[in-house]
Amino acid sequence: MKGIVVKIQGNSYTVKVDSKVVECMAKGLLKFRKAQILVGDYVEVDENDNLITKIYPRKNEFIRPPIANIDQLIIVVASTNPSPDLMLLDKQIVMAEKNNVEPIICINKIDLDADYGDIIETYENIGYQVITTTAKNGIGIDKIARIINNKVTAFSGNSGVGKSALTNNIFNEEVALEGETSEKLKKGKHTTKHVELYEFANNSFIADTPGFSSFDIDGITHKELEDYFIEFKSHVTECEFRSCTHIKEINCGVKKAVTKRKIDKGRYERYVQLYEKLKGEKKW
Ligand SMILES: Nc1nc2c(ncn2[C@@H]2O[C@H](COP(=O)(O)OP(=O)(O)O)[C@@H](O)[C@H]2O)c(=O)[nH]1
Ligand SMILES: [Mg+2]
Ligand SMILES: [Zn+2]
Repeated sequence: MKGIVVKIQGNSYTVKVDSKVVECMAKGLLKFRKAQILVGDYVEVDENDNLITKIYPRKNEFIRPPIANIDQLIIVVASTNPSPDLMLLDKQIVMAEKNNVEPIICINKIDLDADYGDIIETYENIGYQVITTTAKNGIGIDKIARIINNKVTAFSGNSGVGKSALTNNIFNEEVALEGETSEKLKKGKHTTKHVELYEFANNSFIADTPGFSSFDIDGITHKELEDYFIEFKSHVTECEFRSCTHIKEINCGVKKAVTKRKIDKGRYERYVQLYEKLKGEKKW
């Protein structure tokens, strides 16, 4: 039977097979390589002895948060407390783009007195969907509920932005149907230490994930970085050289677009910073 891994604890894998939840172990070789089974993996389960016998090919996989096969990533930032870290946001967007996963930006804690208008403008201009929420009192949760329908979605973002509060809020609206899950969620509220997929409705899963205090982009070369700053695409055609890095070249379409304010200056500066960092790493 084919199922989806919703939780991993030590050697025990919780797999949802149809409408059943099965506690499984991994078989021989798979057990040996247990680090390679991720929450979100589609697996073959031998139901006679509750063994995972096979992992199906993934459509994507993330290291931070560790999860596979997601349809979309909701990157959460707080309007303040903690104050928005746009470099961290851009790094997460880069990883989403690299994995061909749609990043959606959620600005939470809009009840606090902070100005987040620039963030909305910057990212909406690129074409990203930006949602504003107050997890504390449920404002904006309806928007999230709509976009997670029929999809596998993961929350991501640094600690304290409200990922668990958002997850709890989504399930509180469905408390009659998801009572048991909601109880579980509440227990882990302040200490999200593992990734777990919660079923919101049939075929709709949402993952709360642990926050991270630091975040590096992995598996990307400095040369491909520009592909994941998607607003550069329509301007690179104006670069004089095909191999333009958009950094020191004089006749550069991207730099011209920054001057003309068609590309956000902050985004461009973070591109340069990431480019230099990735290039340096390569030499080392
Ligand atoms: N004022 C305010 N506080 C919030 C909001 N959402 C979450 N919090 C608080 O922020 C803290 C961190 O939330 P949590 O969900 O644990 O963040 P996580 O680390 O991203 O999972 C908790 O004390 C929450 O009560 C919000 O919309 N407004
Ligand atoms: Mg949490
Ligand atoms: Zn250029």
